[in-house]
Amino acid sequence: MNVDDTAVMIRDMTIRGAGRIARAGASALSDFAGSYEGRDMRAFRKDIEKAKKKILGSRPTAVSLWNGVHATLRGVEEAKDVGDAVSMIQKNAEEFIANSTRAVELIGRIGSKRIEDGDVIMTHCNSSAALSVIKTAYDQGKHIKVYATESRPWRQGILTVNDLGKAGIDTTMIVDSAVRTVMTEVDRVFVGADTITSHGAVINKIGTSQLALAAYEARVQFYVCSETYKFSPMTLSGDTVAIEERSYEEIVKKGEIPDSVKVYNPVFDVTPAKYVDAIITELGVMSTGSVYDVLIRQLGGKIFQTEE
Ligand code: RI2
Repeated sequence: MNVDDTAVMIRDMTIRGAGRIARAGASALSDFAGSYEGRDMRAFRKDIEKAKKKILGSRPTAVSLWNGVHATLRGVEEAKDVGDAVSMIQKNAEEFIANSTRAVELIGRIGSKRIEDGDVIMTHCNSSAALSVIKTAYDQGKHIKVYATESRPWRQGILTVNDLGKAGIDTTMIVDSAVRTVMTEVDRVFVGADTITSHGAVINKIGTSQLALAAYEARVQFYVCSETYKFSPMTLSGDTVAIEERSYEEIVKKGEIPDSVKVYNPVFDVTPAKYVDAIITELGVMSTGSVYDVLIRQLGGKIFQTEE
Protein backbone atom coordinates (compact mmCIF):
# COMPACT_ATOMS: atom_id res chain seq x y z
CA MET A 1 0.00 0.00 0.00
CA ASN A 2 1.29 3.51 -0.71
CA VAL A 3 2.73 5.86 1.90
CA ASP A 4 0.00 8.53 1.69
CA ASP A 5 -2.86 6.04 2.07
CA THR A 6 -1.08 4.23 4.90
CA ALA A 7 -0.48 7.51 6.78
CA VAL A 8 -4.16 8.46 6.39
CA MET A 9 -5.36 5.03 7.53
CA ILE A 10 -3.10 5.13 10.60
CA ARG A 11 -4.25 8.67 11.45
CA ASP A 12 -7.96 7.86 11.08
CA MET A 13 -7.42 4.55 12.95
CA THR A 14 -8.53 2.28 10.12
CA ILE A 15 -5.20 0.67 10.96
CA ARG A 16 -4.71 0.76 14.73
CA GLY A 17 -2.88 -0.94 17.59
CA ALA A 18 0.76 -0.15 18.34
CA GLY A 19 2.09 -3.33 16.71
CA ARG A 20 -0.11 -3.12 13.64
CA ILE A 21 0.73 0.51 12.85
CA ALA A 22 4.46 -0.32 13.09
CA ARG A 23 4.09 -3.21 10.63
CA ALA A 24 1.95 -1.06 8.30
CA GLY A 25 4.61 1.70 8.34
CA ALA A 26 7.38 -0.80 7.56
CA SER A 27 5.36 -2.36 4.77
CA ALA A 28 4.47 1.03 3.19
CA LEU A 29 8.15 2.05 3.09
CA SER A 30 9.07 -1.29 1.56
CA ASP A 31 6.39 -0.84 -1.14
CA PHE A 32 7.58 2.73 -1.74
CA ALA A 33 11.17 1.52 -2.23
CA GLY A 34 10.04 -1.41 -4.40
CA SER A 35 8.18 0.83 -6.83
CA TYR A 36 10.84 3.58 -6.95
CA GLU A 37 11.85 4.23 -10.52
CA GLY A 38 14.67 6.79 -10.25
CA ARG A 39 18.35 5.82 -10.04
CA ASP A 40 19.80 8.95 -8.45
CA MET A 41 20.83 8.13 -4.87
CA ARG A 42 20.58 11.72 -3.62
CA ALA A 43 17.03 12.05 -4.91
CA PHE A 44 16.16 8.64 -3.41
CA ARG A 45 17.46 9.70 0.01
CA LYS A 46 15.35 12.86 -0.10
CA ASP A 47 12.24 10.99 -1.22
CA ILE A 48 12.56 8.20 1.34
CA GLU A 49 13.10 10.83 4.04
CA LYS A 50 9.85 12.52 3.00
CA ALA A 51 8.03 9.19 3.03
CA LYS A 52 9.45 8.42 6.50
CA LYS A 53 8.25 11.80 7.85
CA LYS A 54 4.75 11.22 6.47
CA ILE A 55 4.47 7.86 8.19
CA LEU A 56 5.94 9.14 11.46
CA GLY A 57 3.61 12.17 11.41
CA SER A 58 0.50 10.00 11.32
CA ARG A 59 0.32 9.26 15.07
CA PRO A 60 2.68 10.67 17.69
CA THR A 61 2.58 8.43 20.78
CA ALA A 62 3.45 4.81 19.95
CA VAL A 63 7.23 4.47 19.66
CA SER A 64 6.57 1.15 17.93
CA LEU A 65 5.94 3.16 14.76
CA TRP A 66 9.24 5.05 15.12
CA ASN A 67 11.16 1.84 15.85
CA GLY A 68 9.48 -0.02 12.96
CA VAL A 69 10.29 2.77 10.51
CA HIS A 70 13.91 3.08 11.70
CA ALA A 71 14.43 -0.69 11.63
CA THR A 72 13.18 -0.65 8.03
CA LEU A 73 15.55 2.13 6.98
CA ARG A 74 18.59 0.74 8.83
CA GLY A 75 21.78 0.88 6.73
CA VAL A 76 20.28 2.93 3.88
CA GLU A 77 22.78 5.73 4.54
CA GLU A 78 25.61 3.34 3.56
CA ALA A 79 23.88 1.88 0.47
CA LYS A 80 26.06 2.15 -2.65
CA ASP A 81 23.21 2.75 -5.08
CA VAL A 82 19.42 2.85 -5.30
CA GLY A 83 19.14 -0.87 -6.08
CA ASP A 84 21.18 -1.68 -2.98
CA ALA A 85 19.06 0.67 -0.82
CA VAL A 86 15.82 -0.82 -2.15
CA SER A 87 16.83 -4.41 -1.37
CA MET A 88 18.02 -3.36 2.12
CA ILE A 89 14.68 -1.68 2.87
CA GLN A 90 12.66 -4.63 1.57
CA LYS A 91 14.72 -7.12 3.58
CA ASN A 92 14.59 -5.00 6.74
CA ALA A 93 10.81 -4.55 6.48
CA GLU A 94 10.27 -8.25 5.91
CA GLU A 95 12.41 -9.08 8.96
CA PHE A 96 10.71 -6.49 11.15
CA ILE A 97 7.24 -7.73 10.21
CA ALA A 98 8.16 -11.39 10.74
CA ASN A 99 9.90 -10.72 14.08
CA SER A 100 7.15 -8.51 15.43
CA THR A 101 4.48 -11.04 14.48
CA ARG A 102 6.47 -13.83 16.12
CA ALA A 103 7.00 -11.67 19.22
CA VAL A 104 3.23 -11.56 19.80
CA GLU A 105 3.10 -15.38 19.71
CA LEU A 106 6.06 -15.68 22.07
CA ILE A 107 4.53 -13.18 24.49
CA GLY A 108 1.41 -15.36 24.45
CA ARG A 109 3.37 -18.49 25.37
CA ILE A 110 5.53 -16.77 28.00
CA GLY A 111 2.69 -14.76 29.55
CA SER A 112 0.24 -17.66 29.65
CA LYS A 113 2.40 -19.26 32.38
CA ARG A 114 1.33 -16.40 34.66
CA ILE A 115 -2.32 -17.41 34.37
CA GLU A 116 -3.67 -20.10 36.66
CA ASP A 117 -6.69 -22.34 36.22
CA GLY A 118 -9.74 -20.49 37.54
CA ASP A 119 -8.26 -16.99 37.17
CA VAL A 120 -10.40 -13.93 36.68
CA ILE A 121 -8.63 -11.52 34.35
CA MET A 122 -9.18 -7.92 33.38
CA THR A 123 -7.99 -6.28 30.16
CA HIS A 124 -8.34 -2.83 28.66
CA CYS A 125 -8.73 -1.58 25.09
CA ASN A 126 -7.62 -4.01 22.38
CA SER A 127 -4.06 -5.26 22.61
CA SER A 128 -2.94 -8.14 20.41
CA ALA A 129 -0.11 -8.88 22.86
CA ALA A 130 -2.45 -9.04 25.88
CA LEU A 131 -5.00 -11.09 23.93
CA SER A 132 -2.28 -13.49 22.84
CA VAL A 133 -1.53 -14.20 26.53
CA ILE A 134 -5.17 -14.65 27.48
CA LYS A 135 -6.06 -16.83 24.47
CA THR A 136 -2.96 -19.01 24.84
CA ALA A 137 -3.86 -19.71 28.47
CA TYR A 138 -7.38 -20.62 27.42
CA ASP A 139 -6.08 -22.90 24.63
CA GLN A 140 -3.98 -24.67 27.27
CA GLY A 141 -7.26 -25.69 28.91
CA LYS A 142 -7.26 -23.17 31.77
CA HIS A 143 -10.72 -22.12 32.88
CA ILE A 144 -10.66 -18.35 32.89
CA LYS A 145 -13.10 -15.49 33.05
CA VAL A 146 -12.28 -12.14 31.45
CA TYR A 147 -13.59 -8.66 32.16
CA ALA A 148 -12.94 -6.34 29.21
CA THR A 149 -13.46 -2.59 29.38
CA GLU A 150 -15.43 -0.72 26.74
CA SER A 151 -12.48 1.72 26.29
CA ARG A 152 -14.16 4.98 25.42
CA PRO A 153 -14.18 6.90 23.21
CA TRP A 154 -13.17 4.54 20.38
CA ARG A 155 -14.72 1.49 22.08
CA GLN A 156 -11.90 -0.86 21.11
CA GLY A 157 -13.38 -3.13 23.82
CA ILE A 158 -15.95 -4.20 21.21
CA LEU A 159 -13.10 -5.74 19.18
CA THR A 160 -11.73 -7.42 22.28
CA VAL A 161 -14.99 -9.01 23.42
CA ASN A 162 -15.73 -10.18 19.88
CA ASP A 163 -12.34 -11.84 19.69
CA LEU A 164 -12.57 -13.44 23.16
CA GLY A 165 -16.24 -14.35 22.85
CA LYS A 166 -15.77 -16.03 19.48
CA ALA A 167 -12.83 -17.98 20.91
CA GLY A 168 -15.27 -19.40 23.48
CA ILE A 169 -13.85 -17.54 26.49
CA ASP A 170 -16.21 -16.53 29.32
CA THR A 171 -16.17 -12.75 28.68
CA THR A 172 -17.94 -9.86 30.37
CA MET A 173 -17.83 -6.33 29.01
CA ILE A 174 -17.83 -3.44 31.49
CA VAL A 175 -17.89 0.34 31.12
CA ASP A 176 -14.62 2.03 32.00
CA SER A 177 -16.04 3.50 35.19
CA ALA A 178 -16.83 -0.01 36.53
CA VAL A 179 -13.15 -0.93 36.76
CA ARG A 180 -12.70 -0.26 40.47
CA THR A 181 -15.96 -1.97 41.42
CA VAL A 182 -15.05 -5.13 39.52
CA MET A 183 -11.37 -5.20 40.50
CA THR A 184 -12.19 -6.91 43.82
CA GLU A 185 -13.13 -10.05 41.82
CA VAL A 186 -10.03 -10.01 39.61
CA ASP A 187 -6.82 -12.06 40.03
CA ARG A 188 -4.66 -10.49 37.30
CA VAL A 189 -4.73 -7.60 34.84
CA PHE A 190 -3.12 -7.84 31.39
CA VAL A 191 -2.82 -4.74 29.20
CA GLY A 192 -0.76 -3.78 26.17
CA ALA A 193 1.59 -0.85 25.61
CA ASP A 194 2.18 1.81 23.01
CA THR A 195 5.45 3.01 24.53
CA ILE A 196 7.53 2.07 27.58
CA THR A 197 10.08 4.55 28.87
CA SER A 198 13.62 3.67 29.95
CA HIS A 199 12.51 3.83 33.60
CA GLY A 200 9.56 1.52 33.02
CA ALA A 201 6.62 3.91 32.83
CA VAL A 202 3.94 2.55 30.53
CA ILE A 203 2.09 4.67 27.99
CA ASN A 204 -1.08 2.91 26.90
CA LYS A 205 -4.74 3.59 26.12
CA ILE A 206 -6.36 6.27 28.26
CA GLY A 207 -7.68 4.65 31.41
CA THR A 208 -4.83 2.16 31.78
CA SER A 209 -3.47 4.05 34.78
CA GLN A 210 -6.89 3.78 36.46
CA LEU A 211 -6.79 0.00 36.06
CA ALA A 212 -3.28 0.06 37.52
CA LEU A 213 -4.32 2.14 40.53
CA ALA A 214 -7.37 0.00 41.19
CA ALA A 215 -5.25 -3.16 40.87
CA TYR A 216 -2.66 -1.72 43.25
CA GLU A 217 -5.34 -0.87 45.79
CA ALA A 218 -6.92 -4.33 45.52
CA ARG A 219 -3.49 -6.10 45.51
CA VAL A 220 -4.14 -7.54 42.07
CA GLN A 221 -1.20 -8.34 39.80
CA PHE A 222 -0.78 -5.87 36.95
CA TYR A 223 1.07 -7.12 33.84
CA VAL A 224 2.00 -5.19 30.71
CA CYS A 225 2.36 -7.26 27.53
CA SER A 226 4.81 -5.54 25.22
CA GLU A 227 7.22 -6.35 22.41
CA THR A 228 10.63 -4.79 23.15
CA TYR A 229 10.35 -2.50 20.14
CA LYS A 230 7.82 -0.57 22.22
CA PHE A 231 10.71 0.48 24.50
CA SER A 232 11.61 4.08 23.72
CA PRO A 233 15.31 4.81 23.06
CA MET A 234 14.58 8.56 23.11
CA THR A 235 13.58 8.42 26.77
CA LEU A 236 17.16 7.39 27.65
CA SER A 237 18.24 10.94 26.95
CA GLY A 238 15.35 12.51 28.78
CA ASP A 239 12.76 12.92 26.04
CA THR A 240 9.18 12.78 27.24
CA VAL A 241 6.45 10.97 25.31
CA ALA A 242 3.92 13.10 23.41
CA ILE A 243 0.38 12.12 24.34
CA GLU A 244 -1.94 12.23 21.34
CA GLU A 245 -5.09 14.32 21.63
CA ARG A 246 -7.88 13.58 19.18
CA SER A 247 -10.98 15.41 18.02
CA TYR A 248 -13.86 16.26 20.39
CA GLU A 249 -16.15 14.59 17.85
CA GLU A 250 -14.94 11.23 19.08
CA ILE A 251 -16.65 12.07 22.41
CA VAL A 252 -19.69 14.24 21.59
CA LYS A 253 -21.63 14.95 18.43
CA LYS A 254 -21.66 18.46 16.95
CA GLY A 255 -24.47 20.50 18.56
CA GLU A 256 -24.88 18.11 21.49
CA ILE A 257 -23.26 20.52 23.96
CA PRO A 258 -22.92 24.35 23.98
CA ASP A 259 -20.08 25.76 21.85
CA SER A 260 -18.63 27.36 25.00
CA VAL A 261 -17.89 23.92 26.50
CA LYS A 262 -14.44 22.61 25.78
CA VAL A 263 -13.77 18.91 25.27
CA TYR A 264 -10.42 17.39 26.14
CA ASN A 265 -9.67 14.03 24.52
CA PRO A 266 -6.21 12.64 25.40
CA VAL A 267 -6.10 9.08 24.08
CA PHE A 268 -3.21 7.67 26.11
CA ASP A 269 -2.06 7.96 29.71
CA VAL A 270 1.06 7.20 31.71
CA THR A 271 1.20 4.44 34.31
CA PRO A 272 4.21 4.92 36.61
CA ALA A 273 6.53 1.90 36.91
CA LYS A 274 5.66 1.39 40.58
CA TYR A 275 2.19 0.14 39.64
CA VAL A 276 3.51 -2.43 37.14
CA ASP A 277 4.38 -5.88 38.52
CA ALA A 278 6.13 -7.08 35.37
CA ILE A 279 6.46 -6.60 31.64
CA ILE A 280 5.89 -9.68 29.49
CA THR A 281 8.09 -9.43 26.42
CA GLU A 282 9.29 -11.82 23.69
CA LEU A 283 12.59 -12.01 25.63
CA GLY A 284 10.87 -13.12 28.82
CA VAL A 285 9.10 -11.63 31.83
CA MET A 286 11.05 -8.66 33.20
CA SER A 287 10.78 -6.01 35.87
CA THR A 288 10.27 -2.39 34.84
CA GLY A 289 13.86 -1.78 35.98
CA SER A 290 15.16 -4.03 33.19
CA VAL A 291 13.86 -1.82 30.37
CA TYR A 292 16.96 0.36 30.65
CA ASP A 293 19.25 -2.67 30.19
CA VAL A 294 17.37 -3.97 27.16
CA LEU A 295 17.51 -0.54 25.52
CA ILE A 296 21.25 -0.27 26.09
CA ARG A 297 21.74 -3.70 24.53
CA GLN A 298 19.50 -2.79 21.57
CA LEU A 299 21.55 0.34 21.02
CA GLY A 300 24.85 -1.51 21.22
CA GLY A 301 25.97 0.51 24.24
CA LYS A 302 25.46 3.95 22.63
CA ILE A 303 23.31 5.68 25.22
CA PHE A 304 23.24 9.43 25.06
CA GLN A 305 22.62 11.81 22.19
CA THR A 306 25.72 13.98 21.67
CA GLU A 307 26.14 17.19 19.75
CA GLU A 308 28.29 15.41 17.10
P1 RI2 B 1 -0.95 -4.09 20.49
C1 RI2 B 1 -3.59 0.56 21.16
O1 RI2 B 1 -3.65 1.86 20.72
C2 RI2 B 1 -3.97 0.39 22.61
O2 RI2 B 1 -3.47 1.41 23.44
C3 RI2 B 1 -3.32 -0.95 22.87
O3 RI2 B 1 -3.21 -1.26 24.25
C4 RI2 B 1 -1.96 -0.72 22.21
O4 RI2 B 1 -2.28 -0.03 21.00
C5 RI2 B 1 -1.12 -1.93 21.96
O5 RI2 B 1 -1.70 -2.78 21.02
P2 RI2 B 1 -4.78 2.39 19.65
O6 RI2 B 1 -4.12 2.25 18.27
O7 RI2 B 1 0.29 -3.65 19.77
O8 RI2 B 1 -6.04 1.64 19.79
O9 RI2 B 1 -0.66 -4.97 21.67
O10 RI2 B 1 -4.92 3.85 20.00
O11 RI2 B 1 -1.95 -4.71 19.54
